[in-house]
Amino acid sequence: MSEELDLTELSLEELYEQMGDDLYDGYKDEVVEGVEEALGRGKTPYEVLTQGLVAGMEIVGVDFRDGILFVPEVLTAANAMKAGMAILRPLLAETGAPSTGKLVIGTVKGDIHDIGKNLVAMMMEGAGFEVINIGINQDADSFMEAINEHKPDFVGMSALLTTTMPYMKVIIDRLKEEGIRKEIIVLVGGAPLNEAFAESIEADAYCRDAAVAVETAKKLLAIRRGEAV
Ligand code: B1M
Repeated sequence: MSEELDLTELSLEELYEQMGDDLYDGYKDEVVEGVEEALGRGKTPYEVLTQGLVAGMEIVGVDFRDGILFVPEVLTAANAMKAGMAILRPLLAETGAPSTGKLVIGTVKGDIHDIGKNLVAMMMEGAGFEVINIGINQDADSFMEAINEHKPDFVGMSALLTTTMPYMKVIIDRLKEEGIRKEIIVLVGGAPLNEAFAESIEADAYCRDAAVAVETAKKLLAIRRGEAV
């Protein structure tokens, strides 16, 4: 019979490691307990986020990219992450944690597929980005409204249908018309897309999957901010 783990007996390093393991396994309640234990020890919400949750989620991202984990496992891990984030988000807002970057993401007009888009949103959030997920079937007006309101570093667009992917260009053209194209990094993704399509519509990058989206966003933001990559 397995004995229940007493989090209070773990060193801080062991506690963060345990949180990473629980996240990987998608144990929502245990992740919440870990977050509460670390906060109870006086750790800042930012430290708990980066060292407990984001570090764990990075391993999930890498294993997903490498084909060790699959969509259902990643969604379960992302849900556990969400439960931990629900505790940390209001505290982070109070304490003003440094922002990794802000993303407005949505599925384009005519398209209601959202599993992949939500996975990207959760993984980006897991990597410390602030994410505004505007949902499915979003036209250029809705994207512009969210962009004007939130002033993101990135706009992410998802399309799963060959008939809806051209609409991404409509949104990019709109960014140009409004004179803000150069201020925003445009990331696109979805099963029917590829690099060549992204290039043809003048997006900044095509992201094959959620892990690539996180890596690409970090890289492009670092370049934009003039940091070494
Ligand atoms: Co739809 N559907 N579907 N469907 N569906 C596909 C896409 C299809 C390929 C199935 C097929 O025929 N083999 C086909 C498209 C064919 C084509 O256009 N060439 C298709 C069709 C035809 C349709 C309908 C038209 C069917 C009908 O009604 N006749 C209809 C369209 C409705 C509409 O959108 N207007 C429809 C409806 C549906 C459901 C509602 C039943 C359901 C969606 C449920 C939901 O999303 N809530 C559904 C599903 C589930 C699928 C399949 C089976 C799976 C899609 C999925 O969730 N994949 C799909 C077949 C397939 O892809 N194998 C299919 C898992 C997900 C994790 O992967 O979405 O690729 P994906 O996301 C990845 C990457 O692409 C990338 O990262 C994600 C995570 O790694 N990524 C991004 C995605 N978005 C990104 C955004 C980024 C970055 C990366 O921004 C930064």
